[in-house]
Amino acid sequence: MQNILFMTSQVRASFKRLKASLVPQLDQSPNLYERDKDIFLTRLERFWPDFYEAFQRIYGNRTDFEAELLTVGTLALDYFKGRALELQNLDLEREISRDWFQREKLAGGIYYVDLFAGDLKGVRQHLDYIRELGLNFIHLMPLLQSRPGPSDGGYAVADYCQVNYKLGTMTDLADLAGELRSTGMSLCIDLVVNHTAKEHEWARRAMAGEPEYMDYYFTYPDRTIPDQYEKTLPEVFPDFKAGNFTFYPQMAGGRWVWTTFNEFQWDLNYTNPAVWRGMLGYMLFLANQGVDVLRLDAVPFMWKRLGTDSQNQPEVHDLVQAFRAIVQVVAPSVIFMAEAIVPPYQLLPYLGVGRHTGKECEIAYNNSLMVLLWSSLASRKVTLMTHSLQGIPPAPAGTTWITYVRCHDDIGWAVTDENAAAVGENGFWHRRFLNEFYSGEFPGSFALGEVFQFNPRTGDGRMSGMTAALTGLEKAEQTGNEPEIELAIRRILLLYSIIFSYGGLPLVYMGDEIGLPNDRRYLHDPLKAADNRWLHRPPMSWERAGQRHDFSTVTGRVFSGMKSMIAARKGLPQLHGAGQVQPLWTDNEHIFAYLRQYQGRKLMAVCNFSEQSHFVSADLLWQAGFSWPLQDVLPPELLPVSLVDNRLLLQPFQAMWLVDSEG
Ligand code: OTU
Repeated sequence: MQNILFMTSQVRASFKRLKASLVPQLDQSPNLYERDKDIFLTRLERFWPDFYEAFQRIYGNRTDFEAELLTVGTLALDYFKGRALELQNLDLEREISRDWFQREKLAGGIYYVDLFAGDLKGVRQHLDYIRELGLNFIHLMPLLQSRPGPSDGGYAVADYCQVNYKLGTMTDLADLAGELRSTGMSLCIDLVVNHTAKEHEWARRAMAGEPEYMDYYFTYPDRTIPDQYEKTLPEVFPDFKAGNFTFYPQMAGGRWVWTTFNEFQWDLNYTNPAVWRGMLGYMLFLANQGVDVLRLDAVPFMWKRLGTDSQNQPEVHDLVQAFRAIVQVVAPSVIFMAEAIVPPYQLLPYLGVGRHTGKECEIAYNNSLMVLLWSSLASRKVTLMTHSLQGIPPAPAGTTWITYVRCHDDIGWAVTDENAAAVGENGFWHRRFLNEFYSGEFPGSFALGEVFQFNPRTGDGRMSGMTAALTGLEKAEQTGNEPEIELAIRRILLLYSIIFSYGGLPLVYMGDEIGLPNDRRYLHDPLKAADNRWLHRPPMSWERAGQRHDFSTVTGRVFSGMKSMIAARKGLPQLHGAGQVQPLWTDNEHIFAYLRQYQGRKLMAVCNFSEQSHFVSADLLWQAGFSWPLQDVLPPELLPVSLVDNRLLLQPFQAMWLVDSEG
């Protein structure tokens, strides 16, 4: 073990103290082999500086800091001892194959357990369906025990060590993870790190006035401090409640509790190391059930600072770095997905930049790409998208994006005024146009979405609706308009072709593969009616899915289109997540192009965002070093490409994945 040679004296001293206290515990562990002890200590030595430095910046001034370090080390050892052999083998495999989540062979899907298959056992029964599409990674929406009553779709967790009883048991979850593992699939679940339900044990004890637990949350006897914070805090869900604090008269003589989201979601106080340690325990517990990816929900909100919006504070990155260091010691096959829907310059740090390089989350949502796809589809112009994407730095080495078209949340129109102005648009009016277009108000719009959380004060609104509703498929199917249906299917496949090839791990949103429309039944459920995000959380229609092999049906056309693109992606090493992506200007404002490169192989994607056929100059290929002849490897074409006067002809909403004989 040589890492110790490179530690600063302070870190080395703390590591030595920790080791001295852990070695006897290791020696007394009957089910650990000598080799296991070496592995644990080698990893601990490797990651201790990452942990120590981050942890010290947050908690270093506390008198109990040294004791905290020992407690964390012991906690890590306890979970290491409890790690199943199969998972230890996977740890080893992924320590060797660090790029496992960047591979072009990976493609994923997002599912609500209950809506997709009733419960976890049902999910196991439907894995064939997921595999048929070619997916080998599944993100299951919140499935831990949530509070009774409204739970924000499960994002108000009352017990992190239990599965929601309606969905099954922790054993069911471990069994599902095991089955996925044995077939080369991976499992991602949500870990809500920013808040707990007010029914969580910590919150119940805080509510009962126990000082130890009151320190797990931010509570105030009057409005003095909340009012100071409110001056600079935005409201995430202005329709659900005003402000970021909720008054609980029954709590210790009446207290205001910090509740960024809903009144029943209490923000955790990470200035208290017991909170950090408690959350770490949940992470390691879930890792030992066989979960591969933890989606850190609402991670930007984890640290509060007066005079700011209390998002993306530097301390958040220390908290995450400290989490990751310990997870790497216990369960290095597990990675973090950052759920940070924030502008690119604030998002990149979640993948680790500066002193955090290589020390934070491995994957993060490419929210900008998602928003710009929808923006281009509405305007039929790719100028704003090309300009904006060119301004996004590449994902740091060893990390990659999650690319997606839709997810369970609303679409917030994250188009900056600066980027809009740079291409001659007005940001405010463009965002307003997008709301009008996708809610169907704009003349000629094909969309059937609904505005979410319109804020009259700022004029800001977000969008709800399924892909099928936002691309015009739902409307066209209602009227049985075949040409419109055809265009809408092409729009869906166009957007998905981009997320399958732009770079990163693509996630298909449940139901998109069969063009499921909006679901208005939520309006009859009092627990859901106020939240129109349920519009795009429909139960799976197995009836509709049953038509997927009939190519004369809409379902069959969407499903087979998506399936063949996923299969094509897996055969293209150019699409490995460690490769580069370069959005390029073309000579046609309707045609988006990007170059993908990895290990000397190239692929050029060209995408027509209009319902008319368009030409684009092939010069962009020659300038990027492509040579004749070219082939389009995006199904269903798979054809040699012909040029007309050095121009490529693209049909309405057609995309091409072009390679030359070298690719
Ligand atoms: C997340 O989203 C979840 O995805 C939502 O479904 C939850 O309601 C929410 O957290 C609370 O748990 O504001 O509009 O930058 O954008 O955390 C969705 C991150 C949200 C936030 C994000 C949040």
